[in-house]
Amino acid sequence: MVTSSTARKLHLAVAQLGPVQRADSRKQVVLRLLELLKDAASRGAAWVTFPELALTTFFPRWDMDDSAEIRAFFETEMPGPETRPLFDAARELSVGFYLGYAELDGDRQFNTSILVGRDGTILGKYRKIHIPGDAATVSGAALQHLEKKYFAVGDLGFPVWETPDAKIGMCICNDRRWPETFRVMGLQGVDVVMNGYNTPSGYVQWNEPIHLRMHHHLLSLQSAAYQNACWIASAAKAGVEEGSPMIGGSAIVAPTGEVMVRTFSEDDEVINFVCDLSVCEYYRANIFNFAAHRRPEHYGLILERTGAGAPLARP
Ligand code: CDV
Repeated sequence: MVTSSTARKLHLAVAQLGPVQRADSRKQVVLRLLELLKDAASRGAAWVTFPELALTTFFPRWDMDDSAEIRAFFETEMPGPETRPLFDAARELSVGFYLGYAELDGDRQFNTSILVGRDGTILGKYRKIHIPGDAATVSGAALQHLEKKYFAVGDLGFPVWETPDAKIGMCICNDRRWPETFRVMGLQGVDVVMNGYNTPSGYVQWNEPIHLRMHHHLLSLQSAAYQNACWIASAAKAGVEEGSPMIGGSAIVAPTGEVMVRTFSEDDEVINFVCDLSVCEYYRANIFNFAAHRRPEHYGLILERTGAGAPLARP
């Protein structure tokens, strides 16, 4: 780990959730989130990252058609009556947080995260852009992942919010596997990217050894943090949910690419680390001085193609 004489310290925590079952009420889940928030605050953390779709079970594993059944997994207001205690606690404890949830905006459905400031107000919203999986059940597959059925592609881009503590950005689960996610935030000088995820150990579209799930998760975070000179705080919803095992491995990763702390359980668990934001500046001034070394004139294909055989961007 690189150290600096002009350290800019920021104490981050990641609050991993163990499984949330379908029968678990919002109230029960929010009580767990509150315990984790208090735990993080008691350790001195200023910001906490919670998982993707933290308020419910990871429902895209099921193919549902009844609109009332589907809408029960979505929030129509934030904060709502059940989630308001989290915002109150943030203000009382002076701890900001990232929270992932399913958002119903009119008749549009998004996989969303919000950034709540240390005063308990919403500073920003992000809607997941890289939506994995399928829009309809894959016949014959033992596992389904139907995020494309339930969520529209996010329409808010990858903004970065200038808080009194740091420039903070957000992404959600599968976004972490795409270098573009972090480069767009890196080009805004992001200090900390918060990420929540639900990564099943098995997947409908490919069949790779389970140990590679953790390897690729950490590989994505470590390379993204290093190549964009930022800290990443990444929170899992882990353990066996409704019979479906999901990886843990929540982590705080430094701009050096090193994992500074990570979870080892698949239960509710807080990890924390006092991050030095000046390390971001050190890397940005040297090996990743973007203004000095990037060559965007040679990167045109990134905006012209979605894939090697797909020259046209999707609408
Ligand atoms: N919730 C996710 O986006 N999960 C994906 C799985 C489907 C691969 C992930 O990237 O972890």
